[in-house]
Amino acid sequence: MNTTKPVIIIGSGGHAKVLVDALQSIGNEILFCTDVDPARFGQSVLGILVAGGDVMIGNHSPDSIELVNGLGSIGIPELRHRVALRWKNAGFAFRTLIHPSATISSTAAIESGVQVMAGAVIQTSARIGDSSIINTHASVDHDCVIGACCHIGPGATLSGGVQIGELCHMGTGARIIQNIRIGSGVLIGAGATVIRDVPDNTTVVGTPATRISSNASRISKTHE
Ligand code: JB2
Repeated sequence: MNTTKPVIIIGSGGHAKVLVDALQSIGNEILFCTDVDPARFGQSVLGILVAGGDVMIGNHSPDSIELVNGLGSIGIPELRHRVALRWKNAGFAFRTLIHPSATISSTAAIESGVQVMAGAVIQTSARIGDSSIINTHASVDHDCVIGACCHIGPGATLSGGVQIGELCHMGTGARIIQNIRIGSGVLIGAGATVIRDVPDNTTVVGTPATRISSNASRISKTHE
């Protein structure tokens, strides 16, 4: 771990809960969670208070805490991306979080704000981009390059030398064979098997994976 600063978790849903559990397992102090839904204020996530909206982050100096991006995704992680940008621009740093049961090669490069969850494996010379999630038991093999703010879902498997752009979602249990290139803004459906390159802003599903739609309008909104 990079630091022992206390953290604030943005979000209080399913992904935030997994992060609270991981942070508690390594003894990292968690000040509180935030949410946009007032109905969640005052509730607890594994004993951590949902203290209020994101405005509460501003009561702390960027030097005294780190943020944890507790927004996951079941599609393109655009909300996660927007929240990361907003608070980075305000001078806050995002915690890089690696679950103690993850296996990461000493030659892999893990950028800031990346979250590697329980049982995930990241092999030699792989590179994981800023704010990406490598979720439970996902496997990223040698020399893979994953861009910023991607979500590699639980149990997903990337063979060696795969390249993935930014803002991609790879669904639960999906697989990609070796040396495939995936563009940015790509959504790979759960259980898909990708055996050919996939262009930007495309959704692919099935085995072998085939294109079913374009994500272009959603991605352009993300970059507004
Ligand atoms: O801007 C925001 C914001 N937008 C939505 N700031 C803050 N602080 N919170 C925000 N939220 C809140 O995030 C919502 O009101 C909601 O309470 C929470 C998202 O919870 P949810 O459980 O719907 O999604 P998630 O992102 O935590 O989890 C998804 O992704 C994970 C990776 C789920 O699909 C999980 O099953 C999955 N494991």
